[in-house]
Amino acid sequence: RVVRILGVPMDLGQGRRGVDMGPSAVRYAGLQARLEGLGYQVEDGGNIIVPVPEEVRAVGPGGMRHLEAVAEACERVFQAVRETVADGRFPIILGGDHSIAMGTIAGVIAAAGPTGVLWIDAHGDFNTPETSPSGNIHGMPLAHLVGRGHPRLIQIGGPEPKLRPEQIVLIGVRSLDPEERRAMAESGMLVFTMREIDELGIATVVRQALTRLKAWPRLHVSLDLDVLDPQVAPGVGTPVPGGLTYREAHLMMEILADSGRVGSVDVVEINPILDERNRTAELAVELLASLLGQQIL
Ligand code: DIR
Ligand code: MN
Ligand code: MN
Ligand code: MN
Repeated sequence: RVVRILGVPMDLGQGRRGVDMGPSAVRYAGLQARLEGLGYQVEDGGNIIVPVPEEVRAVGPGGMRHLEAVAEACERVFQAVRETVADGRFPIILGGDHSIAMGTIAGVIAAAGPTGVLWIDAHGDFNTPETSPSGNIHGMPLAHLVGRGHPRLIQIGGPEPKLRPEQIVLIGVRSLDPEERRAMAESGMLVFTMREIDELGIATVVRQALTRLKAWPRLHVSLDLDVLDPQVAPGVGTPVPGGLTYREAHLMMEILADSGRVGSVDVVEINPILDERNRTAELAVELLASLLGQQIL
């Protein structure tokens, strides 16, 4: 199989600066060589063009930070991912903040048809402009993907909603805003919070997620590195205590690899400014290797 790496150096979707350096950090951590070592042919499609915050007006309509610039960048991400999947490549999209997933998932679905989504994140990313306390679009991508929120973002890659709640499973959630929490409970999405991971174990959680998504032979993994505990992944945009351990994260990737169903992945929210000697990007490379089939034996 052929893998294509795409970088999206965007930090317009959040308040704290630095996740725009994620693609460089992950490339510098040796992603290409690591995947070639697993027997993949690896192409690097370079970076999508994204403006820096200094170039664009800070707040869009309704207090949404950088709305138009985020929407335009996501349209470019949509085109590049659609083309990558249509070319038969396995896309690895390096963020950037999590708003890029509005483009990546729309692109995958445009090229490959219905796809189940595993949203692996400390947060729900299910705010709308009305419920968001921050105005940061990286807290809203999942809501827009199911058709809730601002039309400009719902319509990235076409007018229709991209996902139905039944085709989404969240794993690792532990930080929700009050109204986001209510909307999520009513949404029909399957949510495995940290409590379920603690009680059931990550292997059972991942297997139940795969079963829930059995109607979708093709899966997209949207991996926000803040799902990991800040002790193992300190270099993320919005760290939250009580996250996955190193081994839980690997085991999740190993079980997903065994399923043979994962066709694309986002790796988002790495913030090298807050990191310790690039260890979070190095961890991301290791997790991607596990997701792409690296085994211990
Ligand atoms: C918060 C933080 N729920 C917000 N969201 C984050 O601003 O909407 N998402 N960090 O990744
Ligand atoms: Mn996220
Ligand atoms: Mn997050
Ligand atoms: Mn985020």
